[in-house]
Amino acid sequence: MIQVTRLQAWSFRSPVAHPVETSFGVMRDRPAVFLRVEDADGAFGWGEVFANWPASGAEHRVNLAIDDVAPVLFGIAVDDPPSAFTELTRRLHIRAMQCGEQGPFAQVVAAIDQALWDMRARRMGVPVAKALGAQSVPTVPAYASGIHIDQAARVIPVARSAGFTGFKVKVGFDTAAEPAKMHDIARGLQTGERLFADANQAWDVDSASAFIAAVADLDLGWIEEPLPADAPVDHWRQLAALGVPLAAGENISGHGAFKNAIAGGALRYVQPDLAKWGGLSACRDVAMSALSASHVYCPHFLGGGLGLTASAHLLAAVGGPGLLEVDVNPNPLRDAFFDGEVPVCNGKWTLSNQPGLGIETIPTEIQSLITHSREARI
Ligand code: SMN
Ligand code: MG
Repeated sequence: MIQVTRLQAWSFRSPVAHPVETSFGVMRDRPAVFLRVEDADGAFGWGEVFANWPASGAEHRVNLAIDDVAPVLFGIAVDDPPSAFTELTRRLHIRAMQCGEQGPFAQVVAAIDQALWDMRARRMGVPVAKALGAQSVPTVPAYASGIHIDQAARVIPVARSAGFTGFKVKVGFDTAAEPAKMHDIARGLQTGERLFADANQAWDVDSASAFIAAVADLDLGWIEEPLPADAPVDHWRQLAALGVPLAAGENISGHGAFKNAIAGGALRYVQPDLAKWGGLSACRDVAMSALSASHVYCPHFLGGGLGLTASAHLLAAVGGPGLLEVDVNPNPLRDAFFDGEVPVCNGKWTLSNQPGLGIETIPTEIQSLITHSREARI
C-alpha cells in the first residue's frame, strides 16, 4: 500500500500592472497555491489548488491543506488516485460541511488528486496523459482567455503573435454597448480564427437573451456562463434555443451537479476546473460523460502553470474537439513553468513527454513570490 508521508504547500502572489477584471470582481494580484505530495520511497507529485477567489483565499488554503486535510490524507491508500479521491472526499465530507467550506476542501482535494496522478505517472515513467489513458501525447487545441472586451483591440494581436487562433472575450460590464463591440472585434479577426464570449454569470435570462440575439450573426464558438451557474435549467434551455452554443462548468461542483448539467441539454461545452473540484480523477469522469452525451469537454482553468499543465494532460487523455483555456493576462506563476512563454503555436499546445506532469520543482524565478509555506509529515 502506498501512503503519502509528506505534504508541502505554498501560496504565491504576483503583483500585476493591470487588475484582471471580470463582471463579478477584480483580481488585484495573481495568486496560486501549489501542493507537493511525497511517499516513503521519496516519489513525489505536484498539484494546484484554485486560489483566485476570495481575494485572501490562497494562504487559507495552505493552512487548510496542512491542518485539516493532511492528517486524513496520511491515513489512506493512494495506490489508485480515483479511489483515493473518493475516500478522501468521503472522510472530509462532514468536516467540510461543519465549517461551511465545501469549496476550499474540494479545491485542496482536487490538487492532491492531481499530485497523486503526477506521482503515479512518474512511477510508471510516462506522462500523466498516458497514465490517464492517452495512446500518445499529442498537441491539444488551445485558445486565449481572460481578454477584457475593452482591451481586445490591444490584446488579441499580441495573443495572435503568441500563436493563438481563438480568443475568449470577457463581457457583462456594459451589456447594451457590448454587441457592437463584439462586432468590431469579429471584423478584426483573420481567416480561421474563432471568437468566444464569457459573461461570468452576469445576466438574467432576459438580458442574456438580448445579448445573444444581438450577436447571433457572429458565429461565436460559445457564450460562457451567460447566467448564474445555479440558474433554473429552463432558463438555460431558453437561451440554448436561441442557437448560440453555451458553455459552463467552472462553477459546477460534484458528480451529481455535472450529471444534471449534462442531462439538462443546454450546454454544448462542459468546462470542469480540475483545481476547483474533482482533480484529474473526477474531471476525467465528467469529461467522458460529456463526450458520450455528444457534448464537448473544454477544461476551464485560470491560474498557475501546474494546473494548466494538468488540464492539458487531461484534455489530451480524453480527446474530443475541446480546447485548452490559456489565460493571456500576465502571470509569472504560469509562465515560469514554460520558460516564460506558453508552448502554443498555430492554436495548439504542445505537451511535455516527460514522466508525470514534467515538473520537478518550483521555478526559481517565482520563489520570491511565496507568501506562505507549510508542510506536514506522517
Ligand atoms: C474567469 C474567472 C475568474 C477570473 C478570470 C476569468 C473566467 C474564465 O470565468 O473562464 O477563465
Ligand atoms: Mg469562465
